[in-house]
Amino acid sequence: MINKNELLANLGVPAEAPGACTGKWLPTTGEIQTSINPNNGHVLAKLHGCTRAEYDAVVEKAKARFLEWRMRPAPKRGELVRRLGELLRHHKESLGELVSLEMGKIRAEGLGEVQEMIDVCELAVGLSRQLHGLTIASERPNHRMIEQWHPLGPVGIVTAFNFPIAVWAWNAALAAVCGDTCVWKPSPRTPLCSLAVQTLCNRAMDEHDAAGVFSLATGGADVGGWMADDPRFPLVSFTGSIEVGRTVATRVAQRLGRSLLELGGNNAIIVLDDADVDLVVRAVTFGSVGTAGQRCTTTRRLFLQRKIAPQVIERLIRAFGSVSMGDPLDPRTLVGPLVGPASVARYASAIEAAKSQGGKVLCGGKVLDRPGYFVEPTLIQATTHDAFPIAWEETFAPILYVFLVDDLEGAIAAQNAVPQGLSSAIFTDSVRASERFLSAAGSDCGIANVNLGTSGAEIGGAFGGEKDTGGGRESGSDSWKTYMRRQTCTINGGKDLPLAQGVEFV
Ligand code: UN1
Repeated sequence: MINKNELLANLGVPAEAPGACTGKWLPTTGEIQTSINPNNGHVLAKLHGCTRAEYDAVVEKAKARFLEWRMRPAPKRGELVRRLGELLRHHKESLGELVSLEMGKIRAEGLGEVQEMIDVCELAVGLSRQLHGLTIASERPNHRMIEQWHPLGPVGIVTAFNFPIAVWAWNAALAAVCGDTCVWKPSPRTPLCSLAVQTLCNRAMDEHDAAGVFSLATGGADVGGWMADDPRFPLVSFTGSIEVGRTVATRVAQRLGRSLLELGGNNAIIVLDDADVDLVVRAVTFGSVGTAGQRCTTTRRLFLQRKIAPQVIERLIRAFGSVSMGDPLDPRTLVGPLVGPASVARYASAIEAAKSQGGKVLCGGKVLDRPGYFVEPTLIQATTHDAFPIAWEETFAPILYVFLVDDLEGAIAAQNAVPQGLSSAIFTDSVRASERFLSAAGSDCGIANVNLGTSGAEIGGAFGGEKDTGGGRESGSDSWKTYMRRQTCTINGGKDLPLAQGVEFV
């Protein structure tokens, strides 16, 4: 039996750790956050979030550290992140199991989440020697232009329950090598995970004289709101619902700050008649029922070309019906619980809506009568996409809507019709079809895959999406630029003062 106290002890989390930390734990007396084990509904912990004054103390420390940190050579900053990566590697099992215990994803995925953090730390360490700008030809004699990148300032990071720690790492590891400090407001459902990560950060920061680079300010929506309004954060990174993201973006924009949004997904897979059915069935099953449907990248809509549809549907019914559900920490389990009772209610009401809109439940559809928040993976044969509004919404649950389509163009149009634009995929052996899908007239999502599913992206690419998904990009590629400020410099090495555009003046 995996025990919470043992996991926390393995990770070195101090008993009675409070809800704020800058390298030093700070007492918190704000609103209570209750951590609940989704496998059985038992309370794992209760923790006070921050009051406004406690939050301010954390932000002030992050601000003060920034003044020193921004001047540390980037490769030296990389050493802190390398150390954090080593500590994560060392504690992968305990931390992964804690994620599983508190959030409910299966152990393999909990460990995968920690692996994602290790990977992004390694990417960031490499980047710490690669934060390069451009040289630009000047129109003036003996002049040159360069573009350089400077640290931006303290970054506010607000994360969601479904990836309680990895998404923090995508932001924090990059921000740290870029010379920023960061303050993290984790989901109030997963405070224990954040205490564990902060404990590892504290060790790394202690060894590198870097207290205040990674700080924690737990709490609910009020703390997130303070961050959105707080001019001490030139950048606020927010992961969560479209509805809350809209408010965060508006509040940050009001003070002309920058926000990095990773909001909802409503991801589709298109399957053409020439697709490899074995790959399709595995990708769709993982994509729609993995993590109990609680990823932003979860597959929620399936567009099947008519000829291949019957065999794909038949095999999906079998696959959905045979996944083992249960305790996420049991190695035989493939699908764990939803995070809480409200998610179960949303699952049930989406199924009711689907039925009332003409959908037919092909398998699943029921809430399990057992402790914890378990629901059956559900496959619903839908009517036409336009006449099926429930499929235009993201329900964070293992429900997949299946549509029949005549051709690729119709499938692309339906896929793109929804407001969200995160991830997308096509299964086909046709180069022409996949090239069309990847063309400017194809998928409108931030992520577009060929012959693999919508979820499970690697950290090397930029992660994020368009439209209501928010437009942010995190993790790989050149996402680091969001965490820095660009400076265009023109340098005159001559004895004259020629003006740009040939303007003559005194
Ligand atoms: C999320 O659900 O917010 O691509 C992130 C994936 C993961 C990250 C998902 N690497 O599914």
